[in-house]
Amino acid sequence: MRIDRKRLEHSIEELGRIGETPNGGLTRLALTDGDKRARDQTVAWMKAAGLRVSVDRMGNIFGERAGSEPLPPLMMGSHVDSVPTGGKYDGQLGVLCALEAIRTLNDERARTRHPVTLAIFTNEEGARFQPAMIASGVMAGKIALEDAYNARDRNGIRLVDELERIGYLGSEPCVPRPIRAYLELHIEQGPLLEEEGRSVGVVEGIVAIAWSRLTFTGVQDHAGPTPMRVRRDAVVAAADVVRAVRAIPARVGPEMVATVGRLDVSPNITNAIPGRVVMSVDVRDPKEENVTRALGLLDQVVKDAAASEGVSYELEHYWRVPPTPFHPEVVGAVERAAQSLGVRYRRILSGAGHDAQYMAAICPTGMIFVPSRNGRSHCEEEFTPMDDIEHGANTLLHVLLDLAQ
Ligand code: HGY
Ligand code: MN
Ligand code: MN
Repeated sequence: MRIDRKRLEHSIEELGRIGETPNGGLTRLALTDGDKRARDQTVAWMKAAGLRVSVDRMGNIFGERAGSEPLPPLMMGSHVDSVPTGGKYDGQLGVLCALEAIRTLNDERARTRHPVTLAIFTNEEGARFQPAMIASGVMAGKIALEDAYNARDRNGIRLVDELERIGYLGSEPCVPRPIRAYLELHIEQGPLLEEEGRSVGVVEGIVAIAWSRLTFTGVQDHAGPTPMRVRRDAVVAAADVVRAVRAIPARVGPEMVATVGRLDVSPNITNAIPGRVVMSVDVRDPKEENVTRALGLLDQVVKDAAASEGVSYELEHYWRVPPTPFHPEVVGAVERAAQSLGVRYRRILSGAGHDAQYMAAICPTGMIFVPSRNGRSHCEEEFTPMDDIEHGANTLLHVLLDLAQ
């Protein structure tokens, strides 16, 4: 049994047009009108494939294909929200490959013992509302529904109000439920598979991730008459921290990464000394203890930077997910499927977070990676060749047939 490459390619192009940027990338932030249109399109495809569609209280969408027995479903899915000026593969590829696997079962009139469910998780990216993977986090019982509902975007708009506005505030409880296994196909978003000429990554797990929010408060003042000796410049303190964050991985471990991705300066004009900076810090490492050590170093560098510039600060380590090994049964099934298909593959660890990270807390979970050209992602250059997508989707189909039988 093999997926229909042309049909899959067409769906990728079709969905990729919703939120497409002039450079051929994608901006489709969670719960915006673009996200709504992508959800509506995918729901229409689910219904056309005969799936029973339901929406839960976090706006997660589930399309269920009946099995021959009333058993826990085999769930496959990902997300359709993107980062700003992102790519057309991160998230949506996993959703569309899962849809294609189901369409192929329909073509073959194949009946699986376990039901098969296609899942779309809300706000995986954590670009508009923090933290990332918020909706699978609620489903896994790791994030309180109320906290998720009250998450606010940069304009102060609440997540729950946006769910309501786009018509995806469902009634199904967003809680752990019996699931045979959760499978997510995703782009690698790194260079390893392409460098080694392999089409499929058998993902063994995901690194630990910690997100912090740091606010420096100085004294906003005029850039002209204010003597240097009296200045309390929030952006100078922030600059110290940006440099220090860059140096932390070398002090902690060879596999650590640390990033300041967000830096909001106010009032952010030429002739005013910045009174306030809000910035993000993202730290990741395969080892929990390394992340803990890095956050300790961060606390210290922030304290020093504030003291030397005479500004105050607030530092909140507000999100943490542990290193997440995937279930050996599922990892083994992915490897067996790649072998039986004769696909070049390798085992690999994910440096990116995914909804699978939370799903692993409530059911046997695994992932399938496909290569990213030049390792690029979270950018408009994001791309994966159709040959690799085809191998990945067939691997997904065969893992599904293996685990759902
Ligand atoms: O942050 C991540 O790794 C994912 O893209 N949300
Ligand atoms: Mn993703
Ligand atoms: Mn992403």
